[in-house]
Amino acid sequence: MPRHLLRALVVLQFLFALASTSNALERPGVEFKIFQFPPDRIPRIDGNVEDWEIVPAEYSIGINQLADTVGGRGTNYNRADLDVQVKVGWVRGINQLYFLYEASDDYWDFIKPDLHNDIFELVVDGDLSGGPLIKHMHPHFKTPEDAHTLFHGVHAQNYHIFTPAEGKDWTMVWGAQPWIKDLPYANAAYQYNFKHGQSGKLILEFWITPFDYAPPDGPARAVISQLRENQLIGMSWSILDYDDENSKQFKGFWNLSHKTTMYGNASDLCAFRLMPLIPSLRKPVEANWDFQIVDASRRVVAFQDRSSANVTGWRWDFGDGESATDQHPVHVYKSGGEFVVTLIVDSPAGKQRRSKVWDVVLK
Ligand SMILES: [Ca+2]
Ligand SMILES: [Ca+2]
Ligand SMILES: [Ca+2]
Repeated sequence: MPRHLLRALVVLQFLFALASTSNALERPGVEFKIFQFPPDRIPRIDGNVEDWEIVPAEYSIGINQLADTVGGRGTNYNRADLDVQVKVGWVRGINQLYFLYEASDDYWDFIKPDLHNDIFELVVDGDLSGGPLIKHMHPHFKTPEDAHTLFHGVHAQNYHIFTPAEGKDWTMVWGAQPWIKDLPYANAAYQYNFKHGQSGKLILEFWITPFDYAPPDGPARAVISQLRENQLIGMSWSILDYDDENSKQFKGFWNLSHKTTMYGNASDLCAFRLMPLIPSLRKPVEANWDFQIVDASRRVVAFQDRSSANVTGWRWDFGDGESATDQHPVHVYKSGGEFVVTLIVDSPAGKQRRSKVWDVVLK
């Protein structure tokens, strides 16, 4: 290969590497996957794992991905001391993140009413805002108390989830917005049969709602993060393994980001991608569409095709006797009315129809 071509290729590879990694986050080049559940397979929060059997193994994140950055053991994990596996899911159209946390511990420590408890700590940044999220790391406030209600957990959230939680709330939301841990913003269920101080396996199933803006005064002014297919979000977790109720400190701080400050800085989180449906769960073809009334007085309506992939042809019936074969037509209605609009799509798998009755209504 001529040298100038080779050089161009190297530059291209470099640019591609830049484009495909998320430089702002920890573990650049590493991307974790969030499994998309179809709407008829949304996990039921009951502590049973069957809903998650459709999730391929490549979505599972084990202890081999974690590093103990406080206890000093690095990536030298010992499955007899602690073993964990996490799966994350989402459903297109619902701004919630679902989790299955399965953990084995040689000593489940959960008798105390305070923070001394085995903990699954989760940090979520739904819009990749990045930067500090806890009051202690605020760049301008000298006294953390000032930053509590204005800042702490407002643009990214930190959950200290108690594993298990007996005689206490399932999680501490570290910030000024404890209302986000209850329905309709979160829900959790456990399954385990050990007592405090014993070993055993715990299953925790839960979902949370990520917020771009989660203020202290409740949901009225809150902004929920919009989850979109193929989008990246920032996320990390750490397991605070307490193995002795008389010890002041946890024994391990096993975290996914490999940087301890992931607990308070959203730029230290990892990249997670909201994946499309896996092929085996996709319908061969599904017709769907959307519309927007561009100008109500002139009765101009823009239609958008939202059909699944592999469509080769479109036929629109606008419900007024007119039709079109564009993918995204704009139609001007001559008179008002309540219209039945139909889209028929062609694909190698056959034809599919989607009508909407009286969604398009014009004066
Ligand atoms: Ca379940
Ligand atoms: Ca342990
Ligand atoms: Ca423990």
